Amino acid sequence: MQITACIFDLDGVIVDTARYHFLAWKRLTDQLGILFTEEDNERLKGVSRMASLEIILEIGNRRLDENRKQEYATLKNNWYIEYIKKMTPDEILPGCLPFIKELRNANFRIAIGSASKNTPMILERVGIQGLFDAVADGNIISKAKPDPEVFLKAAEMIGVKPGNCVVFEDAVAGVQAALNAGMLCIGIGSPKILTEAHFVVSGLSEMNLAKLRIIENDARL
Ligand code: B16
Ligand code: MG
Repeated sequence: MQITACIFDLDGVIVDTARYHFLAWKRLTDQLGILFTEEDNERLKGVSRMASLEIILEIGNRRLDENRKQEYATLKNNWYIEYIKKMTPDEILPGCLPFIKELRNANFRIAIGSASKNTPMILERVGIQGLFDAVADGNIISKAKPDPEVFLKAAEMIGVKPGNCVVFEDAVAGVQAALNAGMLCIGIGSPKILTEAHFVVSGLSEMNLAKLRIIENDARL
């Protein structure tokens, strides 16, 4: 079985929005009097908005009722939107566009598989909303990574079997979601952190089609 489709996570793979998430969560934690560091922020990568808030409340040893949680999650998201509204095409991470162009020329199907409900706005702001055959995001799924739902949905939308898909992911929960979907997974980041991925690169600038074929063949041995 050959890989014929690529599914890209968004935050941390195509754009670096982690710093905007951090700034927005920091504003909330400052308001709540919770100490929240960039190291803590690492735990939120690939995790849904409400699950992120739960982690923050756990760090601060706080308990809130459901209404309050919704209120704070909305507050954080409004601040986050202020940042992403100002994003420009320069913020697309290095190597992303040339790699996707190469995949397109080779007739690959290409999709997004992201936990973020802000995916449409981010794609529009950086000017790549027309680049993908399908977008599966936090607006159409109900189960967060490591559940495979978002990647299975993306595969279904592009009409490709999971075994013919490769996922590019920067978060541990995202790598697990890809594996749970029965897909090949290439981690973006550190091999020390993304230990379960079939292969890890530091960014898409390290990827090309020839390398993808080698990784694919090695993973099947
Ligand atoms: P939102 P990904 C994820 O996106 C982020 O990594 C994670 O930090 C964030 O909490 C989550 O989206 C939800 O985002 O609040 O915009 O719906 O990495 O799956 O593309
Ligand atoms: Mg990510």
